[in-house]
Amino acid sequence: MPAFDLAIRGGTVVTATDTIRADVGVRGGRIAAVADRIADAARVIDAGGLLVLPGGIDSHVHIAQPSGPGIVMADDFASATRAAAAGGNTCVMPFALQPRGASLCEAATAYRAQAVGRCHVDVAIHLIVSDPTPAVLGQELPALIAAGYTSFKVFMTYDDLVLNDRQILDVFAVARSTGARVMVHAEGYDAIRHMTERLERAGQTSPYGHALSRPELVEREATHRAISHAELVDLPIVIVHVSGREAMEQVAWTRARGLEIHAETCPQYLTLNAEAMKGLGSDDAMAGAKYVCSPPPRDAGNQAAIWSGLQRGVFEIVYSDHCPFRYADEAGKLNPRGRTSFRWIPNGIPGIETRLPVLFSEGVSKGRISLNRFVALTATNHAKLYGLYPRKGSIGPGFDADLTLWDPNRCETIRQENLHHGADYTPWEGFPVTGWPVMTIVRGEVVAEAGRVVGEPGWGQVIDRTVDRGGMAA
Ligand code: DUC
Ligand code: ZN
Ligand code: ZN
Repeated sequence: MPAFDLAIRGGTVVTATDTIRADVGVRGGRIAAVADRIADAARVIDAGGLLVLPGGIDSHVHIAQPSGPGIVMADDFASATRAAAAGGNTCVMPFALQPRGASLCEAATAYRAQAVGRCHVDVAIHLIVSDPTPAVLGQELPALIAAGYTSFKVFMTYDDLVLNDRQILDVFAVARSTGARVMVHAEGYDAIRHMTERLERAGQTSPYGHALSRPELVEREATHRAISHAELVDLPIVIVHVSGREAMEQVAWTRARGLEIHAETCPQYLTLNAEAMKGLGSDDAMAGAKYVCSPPPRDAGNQAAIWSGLQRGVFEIVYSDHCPFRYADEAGKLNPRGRTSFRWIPNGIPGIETRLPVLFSEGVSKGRISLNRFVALTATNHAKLYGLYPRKGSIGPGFDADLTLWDPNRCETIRQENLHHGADYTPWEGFPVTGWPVMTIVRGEVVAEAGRVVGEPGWGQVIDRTVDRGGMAA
């Protein structure tokens, strides 16, 4: 019998710290050896001229999430993980959302059941706590954390999700005592409501109103408030999808005071502009709806600030915030109410398949970040922050054989027609990139190759985690 099930030969292995010419030997779905030469394998994949990267981990995606009356998310687990695989990802982390008035445990169980048997890549599930009743705080949340749902998100905005300050403090306290990781969507509900009503009264109801209703200071204020609450409870929170300089400065200020805090951003805040929501150059008045997400994309100055935050280590993670709605669809961006005001346009854009090429191209190929930093930002730090390390997130003996073979020189143009998600558009249509995933391997099995997703859904597993706060590095 050969010593290895699979050998990946002749590539350049890249981790968050090292870049080496090495072969990778896989046995039983795990990496068994990284060596100068691996000879004795049942299957050999030639990685000559390619980078061998830890598979992308996208630690913040929305899949089949309830989205309000008449609105349907464009991806289920099969289509979202198909797109993830094609885009070089081996693990994604979506959210089980607790509807108000419902049990968090029941929401988690039902959501997990939707995933089991349908995924192309591995999945680990976060929670969204929208109704922190005494039963949720006292029993359900601690029980779910102990059962492997070790991270959850809370919102400071959205009618159906917003928590008030007292509730935020209460859930932070549960995280403090259980060791769970809390992610905070920091935009201020009342300020957004005030701005929305003001804009509507002034007749500014088109998609661009979305950007005007959520200016940077709305994000900065909420970020500061979340940080203050976290300090009171002594909890190192995660500020998710930071879009602007001012919120970023709050994170840097917190660290300068010696406090632990984590911060993440997304490709949209590095490459998209709020101007796109004006739909200029299109005769479709709603075209800007394709870019409506929260926080909204900002301006060139903020893009530059976020890039500098990536370079200086303010941000530890780049995830997609994949939240797909079809555009030309009454259950999506063009729902009847959405045509009357931006406030009813579902928030979110697709990005699970384009995250890695966009960041590689704009970051590594353009010389803004190193290859090793790219790996940290797209895989290793996700695993470390969210309890998947050392099972996932790097290349070395014992890690799951989750690998992406990457052609750093391949030039492509992002086109909807080539993508695998359930949405009917991409905000990056026509975006040129240098660097492209050519093969995705999950626990030793090829799941995508040359732009095709191979194999049936069901290879991807739902992974439980255990609380672990150690080992995080930017
Ligand atoms: N905003 C969110 O809070 N989540 C998903 C997408 C979005 O735009
Ligand atoms: Zn959010
Ligand atoms: Zn999100």
